[in-house]
Amino acid sequence: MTLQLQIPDMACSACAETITQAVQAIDANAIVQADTKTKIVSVKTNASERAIQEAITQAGYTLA
Ligand SMILES: [Cu+2]
Repeated sequence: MTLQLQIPDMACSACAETITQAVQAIDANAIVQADTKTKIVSVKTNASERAIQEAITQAGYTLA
């Protein structure tokens, strides 16, 4: 399953790294591609969409 998440407050590569780590804390095998220009993060994971969303929210980011 690949999720496409829009995260408007992902401003720079440090944000992208924080988000990537938050997702990989839930699913260590997740493949995360974060584009700071489009603000879109794509996550290939077996975890639920809800779990991924919660991890990102708890890392301090807001999903659009
Ligand atoms: Cu940043």
